[in-house]
Amino acid sequence: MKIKDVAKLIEESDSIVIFSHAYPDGDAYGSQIGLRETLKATYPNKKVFAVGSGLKNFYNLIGEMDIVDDETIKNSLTLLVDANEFNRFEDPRVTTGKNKILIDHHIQNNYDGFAVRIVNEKACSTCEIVCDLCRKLNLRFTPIAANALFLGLLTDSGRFQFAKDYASMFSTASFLIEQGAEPAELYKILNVVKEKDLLIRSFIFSKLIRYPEGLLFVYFSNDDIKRLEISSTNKAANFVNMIGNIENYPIWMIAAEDEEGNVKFEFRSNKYPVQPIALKYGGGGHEMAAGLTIKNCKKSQIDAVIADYLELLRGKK
Ligand SMILES: [Mn+2]
Repeated sequence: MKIKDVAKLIEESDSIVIFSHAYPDGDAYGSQIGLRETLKATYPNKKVFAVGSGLKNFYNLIGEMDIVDDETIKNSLTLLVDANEFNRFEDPRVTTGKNKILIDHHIQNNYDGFAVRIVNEKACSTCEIVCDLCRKLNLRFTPIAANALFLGLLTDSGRFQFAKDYASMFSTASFLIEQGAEPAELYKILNVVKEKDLLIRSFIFSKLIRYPEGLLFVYFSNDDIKRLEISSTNKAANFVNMIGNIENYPIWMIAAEDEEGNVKFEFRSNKYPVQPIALKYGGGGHEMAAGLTIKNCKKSQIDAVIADYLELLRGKK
């Protein structure tokens, strides 16, 4: 019985450290803070830490991340949220913790090394799984925990647009509001558009390549990224949503090159699974929203990825 195993591991641990993936999003940060705050509220004598960079825009509303030394991590129960491969985690010390509990909603490989796996590929966000787990463990919710978990629901569902199980998503949302989540406050922060993003938007639409098969593509060279003052290739690739849902283009993608010539890709579709092709080149993600990094990427490799998506689209016509 998984819940009993988790309860026992938590009871036995004086110190707990929560990790999530590099380039944290609302679901990663929200899951970490949601777990930290419910655990702290329930067990005031335990030390509970969330490590990584979190989302700075939300620090005032939801809370900051913790600095934790190596020794503490070695002696702590380790909770891993919103990713399932050690190399995807932001803090490499994730491998050094004592017992590891995985809480995730991504498509699973058979990655080893976890004491317990709490996985639901149908959950729209890891925050939903965390919320469910906290309820089963009878943990105490606080308004901050509720806001943190609500943030993950909001961002991973594209503001409640995409879910495999809408009933479960909305019932979790309703529960979190009863626990003190304030959607209006979260939207206020999420909706801010930075001034420099205006330049990026105009760049993206001016560089848009349209393939008649139904693919849209934008490429950021490293020069473009520097000139537009984008902080990372991940940030650049995540602008992929800006070219989504355009009539006659069921697949859209962005590729962004870093200083070493590595290229980060993001793929999206509103009609066809994009994950298998990402997987073929060593990437991963969700069925309709996947990502990939090709180290030392040559132009021919970018062309090959594009050719695969065009072939997929031709096969569907
Ligand atoms: Mn997620």
